[in-house]
Amino acid sequence: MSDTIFALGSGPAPAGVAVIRLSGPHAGTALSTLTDGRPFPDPRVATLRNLIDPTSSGLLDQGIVLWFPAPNSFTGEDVAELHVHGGAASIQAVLSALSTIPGCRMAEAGEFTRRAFAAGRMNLTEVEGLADLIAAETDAQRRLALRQASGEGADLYKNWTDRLVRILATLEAAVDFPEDDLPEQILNRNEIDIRTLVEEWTQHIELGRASAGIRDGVRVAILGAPNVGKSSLLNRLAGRDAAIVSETAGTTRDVIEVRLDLGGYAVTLSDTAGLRETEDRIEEEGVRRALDAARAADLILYLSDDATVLRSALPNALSDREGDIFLILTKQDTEEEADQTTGLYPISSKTGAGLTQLLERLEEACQSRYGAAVAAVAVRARHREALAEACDALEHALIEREFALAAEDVRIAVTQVGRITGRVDVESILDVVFSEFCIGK
Ligand SMILES: Nc1nc2c(ncn2[C@@H]2O[C@H](COP(=O)(O)OP(=O)(O)OP(=O)(O)O)[C@@H](O)[C@H]2O)c(=O)[nH]1
Ligand SMILES: [Mg+2]
Repeated sequence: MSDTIFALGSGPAPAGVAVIRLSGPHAGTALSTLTDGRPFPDPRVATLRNLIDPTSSGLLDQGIVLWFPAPNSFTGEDVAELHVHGGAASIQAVLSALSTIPGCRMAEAGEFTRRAFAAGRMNLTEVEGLADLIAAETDAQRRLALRQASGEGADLYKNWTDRLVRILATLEAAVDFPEDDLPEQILNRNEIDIRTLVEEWTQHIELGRASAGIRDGVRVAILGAPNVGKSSLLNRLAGRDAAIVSETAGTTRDVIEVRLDLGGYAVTLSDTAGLRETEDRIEEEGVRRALDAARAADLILYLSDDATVLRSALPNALSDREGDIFLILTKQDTEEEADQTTGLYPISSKTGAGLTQLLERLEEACQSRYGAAVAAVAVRARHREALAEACDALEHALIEREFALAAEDVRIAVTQVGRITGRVDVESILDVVFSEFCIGK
C-alpha cells in the first residue's frame, strides 16, 4: 500500500485561506481522525468542521473540508482537502498533526502530480503544461500552458501513434506473411503515409520553436560603450533603480537582469558593462560577461549618445547580429534632438521620450519572431528532439529495402513519439491493432 502524502497546496503564509491536500489510502482515516469522528462529508461537498489535534484533542482550527473518493480525484487516489486559516502557525499546526497519523507523510516536490501521471490521469505533456501554468508570469504564457495542461496536444499524439502503428502493422505483415505478396498499392500507401508524417512533424518542430519564445521568454541585452546610458535605460524600463547609474564611465560590471511583461512576452532585460578596451581586470571580466549576454540574447539594444557611432560599423563582436539589433540614440532630452534620425531610435531615459515607441517596436519584433503562433505541441526542446528523432527514423525507413528493418525504424519512431507523452508501449498497441487489423486475412 502506498504512503498517504500531504502538503500545503496553496501559496506561502500569511494568506486568508490555506489549502492542505492529502492523497492516498489513509486520506479518509486522516480526515476522520482530524474531524474527531464527525460524520464524513459527502463527496465533493464543502463541509464546515472543527479540526482536532489527535494527540492533545485540542482545537487546531475550524475550516472547510472536502472529500474526493478514488478514482475521481486529481491523483486518482482518495483525496481530502482541508481549507484552513492561512496563517503560518495554523498551517504548521495542521501539518504537524497530520504527520502523527500512521501512514501519512509530507509529500515530496511534484509527488501529487507524479501520482496523477502514474494513475493515467495525465500524460507527460499535461504534467509539463501544469508546471508551466503554475510558473506562468504573462498572459500569453498562461494561455499556452493552459492549452497544454488541458491535454490539447494529447489527441494529436494519439493520432500520430495510431498512424504509425498502422504503418508498422503493414510492414510486420509483409515480414510475417511473405507468401501472400502485399499488393503494391498498400506499400505505396505506406510510403505516402510516412512522407505525410515527416512533413507534419517538421512543421510542428518549427511551430514549437516559435512558441518556445512565449514559454521560455525573450532575452534582450543592452550593449554599448561606457557611459552612454545603458543602466539608466534599464532602470527606466524596470521602473526602479535596479542598476547603479553614475557619470563615471565603467560603472556597471556585472550583468544585471530585470523581468518585463511585454505584450505577453516574458522579457529578460540585461544591463551590461560598457564595451571598451581596458587594463582593469574586473572591468575586462565585465566586458567578457557583456559579450556573453549579447550571445545569449534574442534581441540586442545597441546604445550610443552619438549618432555617428550608430551609423558606423558595429563592433566586431556584434557584426554578425545585425538582424537582431536595435540602434538606440540616447540622451535625446529635447524634442529638437529627438527629431533628427532615421533608422535610429532616439530616446531619453531622463524624460521618457521615445520609450513607448521603442517598446512597441520591441513587442512587434517578438511577435514577428515568435508569432502569435501559440502551438500547444512541441513547446519544449525535449518534444522537438523526440520529433526530430522520429523524423530521422521514418526517413530511414523509406530507404530501407528490407521490411523487417523498415519496421524497426518505424518502431523507433513510435517510441520517440511515445516518449513525448510518456506512454510508450508499442507491443500492447500492436496487439490491439492486430486483433482488428489484418491484411487480406
Ligand atoms: N541628460 C541625460 N542624461 C542621461 C540620460 N541617460 C543617462 N544619462 C546620464 O549619463 C550618465 C551615464 O549613465 P549610465 O546609465 O550609468 O550609463 P551606462 O551606459 O550604464 O554606463 P556604464 O555602466 O559605465 O557603462 C549618467 O550621469 C546619467 O545620468 C538621458 O536620457 N539624459
Ligand atoms: Mg551602467
